[in-house]
Amino acid sequence: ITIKEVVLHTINVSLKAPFTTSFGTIHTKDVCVVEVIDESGISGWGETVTSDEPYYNEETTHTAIYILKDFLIPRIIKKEITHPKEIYSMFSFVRRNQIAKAALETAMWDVYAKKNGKPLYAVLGGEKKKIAVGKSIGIQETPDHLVDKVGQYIDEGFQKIKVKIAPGADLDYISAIRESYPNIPLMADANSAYTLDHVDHLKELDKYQLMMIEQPLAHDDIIDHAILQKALRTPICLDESIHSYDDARKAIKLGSCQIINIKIGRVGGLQEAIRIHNLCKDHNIPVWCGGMLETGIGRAHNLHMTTLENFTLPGDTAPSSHYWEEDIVKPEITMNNGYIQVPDGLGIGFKIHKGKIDKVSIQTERIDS
Ligand code: OSB
Ligand code: MG
Repeated sequence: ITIKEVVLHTINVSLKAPFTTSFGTIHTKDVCVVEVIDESGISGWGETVTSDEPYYNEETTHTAIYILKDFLIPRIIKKEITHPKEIYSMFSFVRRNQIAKAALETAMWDVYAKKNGKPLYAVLGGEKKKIAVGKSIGIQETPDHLVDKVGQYIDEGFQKIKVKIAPGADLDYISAIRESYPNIPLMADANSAYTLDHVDHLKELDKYQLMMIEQPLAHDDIIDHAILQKALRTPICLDESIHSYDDARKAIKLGSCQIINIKIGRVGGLQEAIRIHNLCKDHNIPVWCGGMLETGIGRAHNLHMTTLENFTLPGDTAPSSHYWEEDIVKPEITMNNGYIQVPDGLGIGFKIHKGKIDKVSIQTERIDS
């Protein structure tokens, strides 16, 4: 494939309902939709799964746009590229900025799959036809509000419930859920809100048969997590701490986690995500696909990745209607009995809703050299 033009469609989208984590509340976000166009006119699509603020990681939508324009797009435009798996190493001279890299790399996988007449999952090597879906719930005002939401999502068919926790919004919330729903598949995500000073407090969570606790300690830590894991019965799952295959390899070696959440954006693209998936499979570490409040483009990439065999736990891959009044892909992504069907069309298998992109557009930039 040779890319003749890249179009950056920067849009602003508003969530149906604000989403609160230990690092803040998200109401709306800018997204840079990356369109790569090859010499025969086929378009591939990716998106920056950033937030507006550098609170989850160091990137924001606008740092990603800058890195894309000045450093990443110039590396691939007008160059002959045999396979999208080459791109991760073509970008390796740029330190970090994984979300920016992934936005462009995923678009290249889409155009590659389309050019080869295949759905994306087929070029990734995935085999599942439908994927199991979980729901990530933000921090609610009171435990009662949270229990109501959990009930609603269980009724909708979600196969895993994840709740955000933080000091002051943890044990009361989890125990309230367990009183009403003693047996549902339940987990908690702390987004780095605790330290080793909280070990005794976190041990209290062992009572509630959680599937796992996600990223309890610092965003850049694997040492303290190994110490904490020895003190807890509840498995630790890492999110923020894993940016690469090597991070995953070291965390597994140290015993810092028993499960890994794979986000394509956080690890710099699908190629690195697949390598981490394979490594985890070899070490009997189950993985699941995390979410970043993506639009349908990012969610489509997530669906296709989740078809790989070691994605054995339901992901944070709720359908479009949970985030947006109207998605930017057509048809919208829908769930049936807790599963999403993986589309069989070419590439990501969804059409881009250009009218919607126009409605929420902030800026369109065409880059052809
Ligand atoms: O930690 O998994 C996280 C959203 C934004 C940033 C970080 C996280 C999340 C979520 C939401 O948990 C998952 C989703 O529904 O997309
Ligand atoms: Mg997380």
